[in-house]
Amino acid sequence: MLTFYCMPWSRSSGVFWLLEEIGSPYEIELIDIRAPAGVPESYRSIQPNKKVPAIDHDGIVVTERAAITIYLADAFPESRLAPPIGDSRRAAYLTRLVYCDSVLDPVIAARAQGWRYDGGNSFSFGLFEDMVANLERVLSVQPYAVGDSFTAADTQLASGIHFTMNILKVLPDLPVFRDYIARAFDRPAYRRYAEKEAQLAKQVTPPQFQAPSTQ
Ligand SMILES: N[C@@H](CCC(=O)N[C@@H](CS)C(=O)NCC(=O)O)C(=O)O
Repeated sequence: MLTFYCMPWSRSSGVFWLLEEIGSPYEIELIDIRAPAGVPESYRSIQPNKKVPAIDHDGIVVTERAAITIYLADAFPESRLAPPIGDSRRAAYLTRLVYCDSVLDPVIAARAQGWRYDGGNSFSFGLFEDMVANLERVLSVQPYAVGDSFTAADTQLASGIHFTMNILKVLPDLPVFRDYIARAFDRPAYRRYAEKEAQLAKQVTPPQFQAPSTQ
């Protein structure tokens, strides 16, 4: 049994999309992180920081988007969303996937908050300009995060680029990013996920940002 703890239009969205790509049955447990009363303390036993996403797979709890994405793609190898261990593409796959949380997300948060920092040793995520240049370089030479094939890394990278560029409007709106999102989103599983998420969003507290229509 697979339980997915999530909140529509949040950092759980990429994992939601991934679950639709995998296509194995899962149950949804809505965690209304925007509820005025806050996230129930009981949820801390699943996610220590009371954040979404999290999954429980046959009693195994996994938290943190990158870890969940790696775990799920490996747990369902028949979905062919991850280069297996020993495949030379695995290095780029892990690098791009983890980059979303370790660099893209904090760099965008710092920029959105107007923080001034030098990007040196005290800041593991480096500078905004370096992050943008890196993603632009990667996506200029290949259609997906890892070469020519869609992988689970794209569920994190395309979700992250979409949210930070189109919703937060912090990442620059570059043609290379727009083309990449259009390519990555043009999939039946993406459309299924977007429709399900839009329906679920009606049951919880709406976001402060302008919610996507169906993206
Ligand atoms: N490091 C976590 C962060 C997830 C995260 O920040 N989730 C946000 C949703 S966008 C959340 O649950 N916030 C609820 C809160 O802070 O109360 C991950 O990557 O899985």
